[in-house]
Order: sequence, then C-alpha cells, then structure tokens
Amino acid sequence: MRARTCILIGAGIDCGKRRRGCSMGPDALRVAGLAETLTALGWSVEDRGDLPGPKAPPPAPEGHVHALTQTAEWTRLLSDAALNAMAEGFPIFMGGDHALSLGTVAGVADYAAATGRPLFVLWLDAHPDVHNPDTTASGNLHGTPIGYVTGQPGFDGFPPLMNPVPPGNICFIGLRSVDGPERAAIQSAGMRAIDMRQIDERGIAAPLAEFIAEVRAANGMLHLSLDVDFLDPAIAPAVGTTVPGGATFREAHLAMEMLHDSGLVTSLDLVELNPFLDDRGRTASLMADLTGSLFGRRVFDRPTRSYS
Ligand code: HAR
Ligand code: MN
Ligand code: MN
Ligand code: MN
Repeated sequence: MRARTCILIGAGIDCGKRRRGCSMGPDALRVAGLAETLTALGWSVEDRGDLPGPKAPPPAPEGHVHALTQTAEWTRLLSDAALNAMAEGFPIFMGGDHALSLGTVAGVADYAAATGRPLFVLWLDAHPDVHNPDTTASGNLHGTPIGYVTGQPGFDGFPPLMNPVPPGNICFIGLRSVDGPERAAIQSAGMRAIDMRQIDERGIAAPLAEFIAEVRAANGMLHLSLDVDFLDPAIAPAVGTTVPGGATFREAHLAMEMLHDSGLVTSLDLVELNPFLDDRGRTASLMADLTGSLFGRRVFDRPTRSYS
C-alpha cells in the first residue's frame, strides 16, 4: 500500500474452463467504476487497457486438459506484465478467469525475489485451485494456479517457474469445495487453509489477523487473489462455479478493511467475474466496492491496526 499509483491491467483470459464470459470481466469492472472508486480514495490510476492474449478455443471433451497452449501463452504474457508493473506501482489484474493467476503470481514472485523479500499469497476462494494437469479431473486449468506457482510437476509447455512460492506462504480463506488430490496436496505441503467451518466458528478476523502477523514478521510482500466465488452466491451470482455457503458481505468487506490497515498487500487479482451471468451489474459493483475497502474506504477513521 506504499505506492500511490494503481495500475489497472485487463486480462480477459477465458480459457481456464469451458463456460465462456470472463472475457467481459475487465470491461464490467470498468463500468462498475473501479478506477473512479480508487481515484476518489486519493490514488492515481493508470488503466493500461487489455492484454492481447489468445482467444479461448472451442471446448475440449470433459476430462481432457482444456486450452493448454492458450493458457501457457497467457501465463507468459501475464508474468511479464506483472513483473514490469510491480516496479511501477500497485498492479490490479482485472480478469478473466482464475487461470490468470498462473501468470500474475509467477511474475510477482520474480519481482519479490529480485527485491529479496518473501512473497505470501492470500487466496480468497471457495476452491484451493491446487491441481496440476495430471490431477485435475475436469481438465480446467483455472483449478491449477496454486499447483503451478508452488512448483508442482506436470506443467509441460508452460514457462519454467523461476521462483516457486513456498507452500507455507500460501493461505486459503473461504474453502468449501476441495477435491481429494487437493486435500492431500494442501495437507502434505502444509498450506494454511481456513475453510468456511472455521469462519463460522471463529469469525474471519481472527484467522486473517494471524496470517497478517506472519507476513509482517517475515517482512513479506502479499499478493491477494480474490475469486468471485469466495462470496456467497446470493450476493455475487456472476460466476460459473457458485458454491453455497460463502463469505457474507460484511465478512468480505472486513477482510478487505483489515488488509488495507495491514499495509502489506502489494498486488491484486480480481477473477472469475462472468458478466454474462450477472444480475444488473451487482457482482461487478460488489467487486469494485471490495477493492475500495482494500484501498482505504472506511466509515470512520480509527487508529491504524497493524495485527502484529
Ligand atoms: N476443483 C474443481 C476443478 O478442478 C473446480 C475448480 C473451480 N475453480 C474455480 N476457481 N472456479 O476457484 O475443476
Ligand atoms: Mn518472463
Ligand atoms: Mn479460483
Ligand atoms: Mn473458485
């Protein structure tokens, strides 16, 4: 949160799954007033437009890895864009489906390595997306970014990963749809996983504060990846993979407010928004509003909380 310039990068990647529509995500976020929200909070905003990634090919049969070549090409483009943008400000990657994060997290990790600081990743999502091309049953690569960035095998044809993120630096919050191989990977690698039951029992603030304290103690950089399906589908219908029982409006805003106060977040993905499925723009507007809370919108000023 030190840089006062936000760099908006549109990436309408739509090949991470079969159902199309996330290609329209960047424009929906623009129409929802994302740049204006940030400007009103005192940030200068540069909208760099949309990256010229390859279009999604026709759907492959279920179970086969879908659009591997296109996703690998997007990963190359996005990791370069992320590495470059990190040097210039706070990048906000407007997706696009969650396959976007193979590239953004890889590029941000390259930047963090160059600065000598450890990178942490906060994954707000119903799903952990920790498959690799060998374990995915659906063949949808939006279910694989954490697998890729932690250096799992099976990503032949993808750019070689220069700086894997240590599994212990990953924190999932909001999980409620986890496949068998994903559960095994999370447990054997020791990733921090806060499922919805823990949020029910402890609230969202306590586990998030623990993670923030760990990032601070390590002088880490923090990449936030916000999947629309982290939110309950009743408030965020514009996503292809709705899962009931998600984060409420206030749980989501509180997480963003705490992350703002932490001052640790240095890059952001807004992913899985499918405007074709939206209800009069309410999901796009909610994603823009949550970003506002992450960038300092508040009701009253209060002493800054550092959660250390
Ligand atoms: N785990 C399932 C699969 O691999 C569903 C993945 C859905 N992923 C997203 N992003 N919607 O979190 O297909
Ligand atoms: Mn590169
Ligand atoms: Mn996801
Ligand atoms: Mn998801």
